[in-house]
Amino acid sequence: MVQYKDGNIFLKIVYYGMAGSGKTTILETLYDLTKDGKREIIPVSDLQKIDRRSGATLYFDRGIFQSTKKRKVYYRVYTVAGQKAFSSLRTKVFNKLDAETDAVIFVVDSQINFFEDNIEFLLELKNITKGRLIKEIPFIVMLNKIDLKEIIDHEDFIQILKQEKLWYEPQHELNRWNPLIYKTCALIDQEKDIFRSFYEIARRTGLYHIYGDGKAPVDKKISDTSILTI
Ligand SMILES: Nc1nc2c(ncn2[C@@H]2O[C@H](COP(=O)(O)OP(=O)(O)O)[C@@H](O)[C@H]2O)c(=O)[nH]1
Ligand SMILES: [Mg+2]
Repeated sequence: MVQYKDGNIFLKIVYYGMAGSGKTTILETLYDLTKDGKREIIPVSDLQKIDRRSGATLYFDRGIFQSTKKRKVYYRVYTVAGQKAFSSLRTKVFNKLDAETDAVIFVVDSQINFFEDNIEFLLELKNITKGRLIKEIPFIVMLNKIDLKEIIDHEDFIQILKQEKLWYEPQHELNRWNPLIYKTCALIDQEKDIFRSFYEIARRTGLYHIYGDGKAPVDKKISDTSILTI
């Protein structure tokens, strides 16, 4: 839930997805891409990472970013631990830490072998969000690891979203809020669309807040702007 504190605005954005899909790497790359202050957000502190020795996220990672255009706007960005056994921890990260989550980026491990595991996590996310994805919680998808071979096709993932009722047909008023699907690579030396996808979720979060009072705005006239810049 958008929070106001000492004249500042705090938004919470969560990267959600199966273990090993690349969430922690994405957050690290976002940090590296923005730390020079030349983009629309800048990290305000080091990333907080709670890892196991294996490198897997034990609990969550968190980074705090600030809009460089509107200094009062802060983004609290979380990743969840993706191990199947940690479902209740994910619910806690999602609903409790700092605030309720304002927006979700679903991170898919695009390797075909993991197709079913990704779907399992999508179902879990649907369960946690209780019908609020898209309608109240802006939602986009990253098909990550597109640098690898044998990967899920963009169209196949759209079919999954349709099947799970996370996709609106063109005549529906929520159609414009269908999740954009980014094909990404999180590895810093081959990075693709890591900032762009973050920017889009931040933009949508701002629009839902400003024009929709916490819901997907359906007024056709809203300007194509972002809380990052207004
Ligand atoms: N080839 C490739 N490997 C990636 C990519 N993103 C992450 N990885 C690797 O996948 C593994 C798991 O990544 P991690 O960020 O820990 O996943 P998490 O469990 O979702 O946080 C690590 O070895 C990463 O280097 C990517 O876009 N391409
Ligand atoms: Mg992780």
